[in-house]
Amino acid sequence: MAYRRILTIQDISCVGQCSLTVALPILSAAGHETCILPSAVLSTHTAGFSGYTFRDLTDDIPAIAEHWKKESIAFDGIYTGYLGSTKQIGYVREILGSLGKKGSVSFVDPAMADNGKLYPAFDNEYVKEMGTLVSAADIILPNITEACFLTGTEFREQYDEEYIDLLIKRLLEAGAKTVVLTGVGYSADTTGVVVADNEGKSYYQHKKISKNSHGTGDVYASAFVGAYMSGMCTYDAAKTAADYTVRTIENTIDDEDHWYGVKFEPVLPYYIGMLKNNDEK
Ligand code: PXL
Repeated sequence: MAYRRILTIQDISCVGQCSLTVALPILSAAGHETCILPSAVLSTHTAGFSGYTFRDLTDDIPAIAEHWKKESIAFDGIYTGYLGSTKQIGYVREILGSLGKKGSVSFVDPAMADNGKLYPAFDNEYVKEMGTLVSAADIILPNITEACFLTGTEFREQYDEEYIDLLIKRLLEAGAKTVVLTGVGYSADTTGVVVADNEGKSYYQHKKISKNSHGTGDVYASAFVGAYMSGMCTYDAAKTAADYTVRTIENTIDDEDHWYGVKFEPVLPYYIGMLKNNDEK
């Protein structure tokens, strides 16, 4: 299997199974060297806990990036998630443009909104700046809410294929190269992912588990990046990440105390198995 060096830039939520505490183990399980740049340190994530601490690491980023440049450190893939501030997005954009090896791939999960709403830390300025990162990336992984914010489109609970096509068209017009749009379902018991670029689109539909789970966007994006960097095509990586994410939710659904994240660790062997099967093809 391909062994790649990936940099992931997102927060450390010390407790909560999201961001770096999800990305690092999943990318490692996919067999990649995983380097991290923490965007902020929080005691927990912000979805359901109250009174969390938040230390923004924006001002540390330029010196870290400078040091890497001096050491000639560069990456095969750069994958960004939840960031610490609007100002930080500019630094991250600079990193995307300067720390990739020749032929490297950049992945941006806008990680700023869900269920029609922005996360508590973010505002319209953040959304605007995130738009510049989205157009700098090779592959973006928004959910429908994030796609709406990025394109100034009204969020709808009920939608049809025409609405999804409009979101994708607007994302591509805004400069996105490849879009992996998550959480797209056209019936009550299914959901899925649309993979689209200027050449066309495809859709992978799978079962929907009727539980609103935290952190699954991060599990999905990390599993996608791990699979893609292992050599899978975009559609296969999107499908693999979806199948794995479904398993992580199934593995958590019966545990009512585990409301804050998904138990993704015990099903990592299933993910690794899918990567191995693809490798042996
Ligand atoms: O899972 C996305 C995420 C990441 N990091 C922090 C969050 C959230 C979602 O709420 O609060 C700190």
